[in-house]
Amino acid sequence: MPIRYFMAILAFCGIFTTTNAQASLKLPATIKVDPAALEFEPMCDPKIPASWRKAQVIEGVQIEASEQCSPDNPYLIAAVVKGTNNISMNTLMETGLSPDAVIKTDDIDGDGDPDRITIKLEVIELNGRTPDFEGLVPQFEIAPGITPGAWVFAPKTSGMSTENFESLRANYLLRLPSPVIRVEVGDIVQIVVENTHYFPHTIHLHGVDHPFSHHEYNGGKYGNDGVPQFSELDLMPGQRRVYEFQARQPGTMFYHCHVQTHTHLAMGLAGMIIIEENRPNNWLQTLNVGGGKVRHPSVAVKEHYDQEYDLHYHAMDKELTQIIQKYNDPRLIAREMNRRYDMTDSTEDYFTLNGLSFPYTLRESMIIAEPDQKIKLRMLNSGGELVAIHTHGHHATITHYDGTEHNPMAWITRDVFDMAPAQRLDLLLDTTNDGLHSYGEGAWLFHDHREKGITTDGMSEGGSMSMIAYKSYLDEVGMPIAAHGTDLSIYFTKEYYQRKLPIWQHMDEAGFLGPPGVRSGFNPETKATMINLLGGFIAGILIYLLITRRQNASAAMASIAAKIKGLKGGKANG
Ligand SMILES: [Cu+2]
Repeated sequence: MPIRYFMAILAFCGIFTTTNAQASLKLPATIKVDPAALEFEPMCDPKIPASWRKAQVIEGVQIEASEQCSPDNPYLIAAVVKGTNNISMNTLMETGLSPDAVIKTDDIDGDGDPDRITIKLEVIELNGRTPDFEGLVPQFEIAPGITPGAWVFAPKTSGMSTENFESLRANYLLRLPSPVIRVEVGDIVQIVVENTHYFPHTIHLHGVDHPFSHHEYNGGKYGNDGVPQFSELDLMPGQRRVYEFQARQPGTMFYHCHVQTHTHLAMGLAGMIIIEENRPNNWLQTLNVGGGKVRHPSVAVKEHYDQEYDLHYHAMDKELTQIIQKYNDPRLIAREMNRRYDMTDSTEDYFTLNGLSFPYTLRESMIIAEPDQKIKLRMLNSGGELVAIHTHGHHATITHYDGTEHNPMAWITRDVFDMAPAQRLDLLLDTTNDGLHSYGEGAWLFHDHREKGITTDGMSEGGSMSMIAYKSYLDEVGMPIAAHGTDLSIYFTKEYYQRKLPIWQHMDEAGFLGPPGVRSGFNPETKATMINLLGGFIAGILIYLLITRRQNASAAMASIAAKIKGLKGGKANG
C-alpha cells in the first residue's frame, strides 16, 4: 500500500477512535418519572360495595363470603340460583339481568330442585370500534389501559351495554370470559343463543353429553353439536337457536363457538360448562360471572370441599383482537379475520385468568385460603397453546382429567399442571401444612410457568398470574400483603403498561436504574461520532494532499485554510 493511503487511513482512525472514546464516557443524567404525574387507579374497583364481600342470604339463597376486594355481585348469585323467574323485582333490578335470562321450573324427579333450566345467551362485542366517536365501546380493560377487542357469550341483560350514558365502561355482565354454566345431571337444559352480533355463530358443547340432532325442532333434523358443516347451519345475525341436552355424566366441560373456530374461539367465544352430580335440593349457581369463586357450591362439592373456584385460562393474539378496532364494516372484518389473518403466524400476547390479567387478577381471581382446607379448583385452558400452571407453596392433586374422574388409587400430586388447549383439570388443593400439600400460610403466587404467561403484550409483570393468598396475608380491603411492604400501586397505572415507567425507579435512590435522560435528535455520542467522522475525513484528505502534492502543498493548504477559516498556512510544510 502506498504510504499516502496508509497515513490517510491512520489519521482518520486515530481521530475517530480518540474522540469517540471520550464521547462514550459522558453518560446522560437520570431523569425520574414524577409519580405525581401518574394516574393511579384504586386497587379495588371503587364501584363495588364492600358489603358484597360478606356472607349473606338473599332470596333465601346462602351466599358464601368472598374476601376478594372486587367480589361478584351477590344479588346476581341469588338470581341465578333461584332463576330470574323466581325472585323479587328488587333483586332482579340489582342484577341487570333480563327477566328471562335464567328460567328454572319443573321438579321432574321430585327431589326438591328445578330440573328444567333455560339459559339465554347473547353475543357481545367488547372494545370494538364505533363510527360515532374515537375510542372503543363498550370498554373492558383486562389490565390498566389494556383493551383487546373481544367477543363473548353473555347472559341476557335488560339494560345498556355500557354502565350509563356518561361511562363507556361495559355493563358488568358483559365481560371476558364467557360465563361459567352450571347444571345438574338429569336437568333438561336449554341454552338459547340469541345472535345479537353481526357474524354467524353457534355453540358446541365440548365434553357435555348431548345428542347430535335435536329431537324437538324441525322433525329432529336440527343439529345440536354446533358444527355448521355437519350438525346445523350457521346461526345468522338476528337468529335464535336452542341447544338442548340432558346430561348423564358429571364433569368440568367446555363450550365454544364452532363457526370459523380458529378466530371465534380465540376472540373469546368460549366458556366452562359444569355438570354437577345429581343431589336432592341441589339449587345450583347456574351462571358464574366474574372472579371464579363459586359462592353457592353444589351439594356434591360441599360433601368433600370447603371452597370451590372456576379458573378459566385464555390467551389472545393482539393482531387478531385489533381487527375489530380497525374496522366497523362486517365485510372488512370478515375479510381481515378469516382471509388475510394467518393463524399459523399468530403469537399470543394477552394471557388471562377469568378474563383478567395481573394486576386485576388480584382484585377478583385469587384463591383465598385458610389452613386445613380442601379447595376444589376447576381449570380450563381455552388458549391456543399449552399452559403450565404452577402453585407456589403447594402441591395439588389432580382428581379429574377432562371432566372424568381419575382412579383415586392413581391420583397424581404435583406443583405444575400442564393443560393442552381445550383441556380441563379438576384439582384438590389441600392447605394442610405438612410440607407437601402446603408449606404454610403466605401470599403464594399461582401462575403459568411459561415465561410469557406472566407477561402482558410481552411485558412483565402481567399475564394470568394470580395468588393463593391466605386470609392472614390479606389487608382490610382484600389485597395481598407483601412481606416487605412492597408497593403494588405502580401496576395500577396505565403508564406502567405503556412502558413509560422504569421497572426499578421506585426502589433506586442512587439513580443507577432510573430512566436515562430524554434527548431530541441525535444523542450526544452519535452527534460527536458524526462530527469526528467528518473531521477525520477532512484531515485524511489534507494529509493525502500534503503527501501527494508536496510541490503545491503550501499553496494548497494556504488556499484551503483561507477558504475555511481564514487561517494562514504557516504550519503547512512539505
Ligand atoms: Cu362464532
